[in-house]
Amino acid sequence: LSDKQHSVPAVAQQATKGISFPQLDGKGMRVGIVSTRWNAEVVNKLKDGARAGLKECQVEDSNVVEFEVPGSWELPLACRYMAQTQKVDAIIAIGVLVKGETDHYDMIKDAATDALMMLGLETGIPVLNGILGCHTMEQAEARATGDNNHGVWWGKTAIEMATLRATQM
Ligand code: DLZ
Repeated sequence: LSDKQHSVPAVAQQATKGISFPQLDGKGMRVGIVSTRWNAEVVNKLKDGARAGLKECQVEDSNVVEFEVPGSWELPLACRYMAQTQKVDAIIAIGVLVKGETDHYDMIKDAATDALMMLGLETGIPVLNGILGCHTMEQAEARATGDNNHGVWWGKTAIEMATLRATQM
C-alpha cells in the first residue's frame, strides 16, 4: 500500500472520556458562550471546559464572546440575541438543572432544550445543548470534572459543527 492508502483520517488524539474528535482548526472562528448563574459553581467548571476545548481547536480568547443569564429558561432567548448579531460561528448554551420536588425541572429542561434545537435549525448556526439535567448535584459535578468535563466536548463540537457549516456555504 502507498503512504496515502496507509494514512488514516486525523482522528482525535485529543479524546476526552467517551468521544474522540477529528483534528479541528477554529482559528479565526468566533464562538459565543451563554451561561447561567443558577448552579454557578458547576456551570463555571463547564464553562472552563468549553474554553479549554475551544483553545485546543486554536480559537483565540478574544474570539470567545460571553453572555450570562439567570437560569436555563433564559438560555434560548439569550442565544437568539447572540445569533441575531450574525457575528458568531457557533453558540454554546451552558446550564445545570437539578431535579427538585416539583415539575419545574422537567418543564424547563424540555422547553429549553427544544428551543435550543429549534434555534439551531432556524438560524443554521450551530447551537450546542450544554444543559445538564441531573437528579443530584453530585451527578452534575461528575460531568464537569477532569476528563469527564462535558464542556470540553461542547467546545470541540462547536468547532466541528461550525467547520461543517462553512463547508456547506
Ligand atoms: C427556578 C429554577 C429552579 C427551581 N431550578 C433551576 C435550576 O436547577 N437550574 C437553572 O438553570 N435554573 C433554575 N431555575 C431558574 C429558571 O431557569 C428561570 O431562571 C426562572 O424560572 C425565571 O424564568
